Amino acid sequence: MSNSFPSAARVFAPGRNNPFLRSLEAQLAIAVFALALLFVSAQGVFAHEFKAGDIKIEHPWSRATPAGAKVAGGYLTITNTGSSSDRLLSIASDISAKAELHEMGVKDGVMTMRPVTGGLEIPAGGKVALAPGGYHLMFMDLKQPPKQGEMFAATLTFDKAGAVKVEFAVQAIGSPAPQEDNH
Ligand SMILES: [Cu+2]
Repeated sequence: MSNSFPSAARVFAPGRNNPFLRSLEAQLAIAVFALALLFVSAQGVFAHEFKAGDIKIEHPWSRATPAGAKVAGGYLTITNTGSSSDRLLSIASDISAKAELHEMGVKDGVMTMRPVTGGLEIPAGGKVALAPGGYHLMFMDLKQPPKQGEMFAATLTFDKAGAVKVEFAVQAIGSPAPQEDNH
């Protein structure tokens, strides 16, 4: 029986004028590239981002909570690459009965936090950071407390960009800032 299927040796042998061999080379290159991407994403598990329309959400993170805690914070950065403003309207997650957008501030020398009503504007071409001490998301009446090293899902809803599914990376109790490694 004649064997017309190229052997591995022939695939790697010089045959650059043969389109069949050239496409195999291209496929190998793509496979190697895909593996490299997998490796990079495994290394940068905390360097994650999500996109919907003109909205980009970078590095959602949260903190593990002390035993019995009823609330957990959520932090991230939102960029609007579009030419019109958008508005973060709401947040929902299976880890808590409800979730709100909060603002932290000092009132009469006391740190307070209050729900933001009417949503949070993300200006055209602008960037809004939700971080400890300022705007933040608050997961209330926790059903599954966030555990350090794990991720949990949540959905952010924007006026124009619509619903965006994101994953929050859970850091240690009391982490002051996101553990970003390569961005
Ligand atoms: Cu809060």
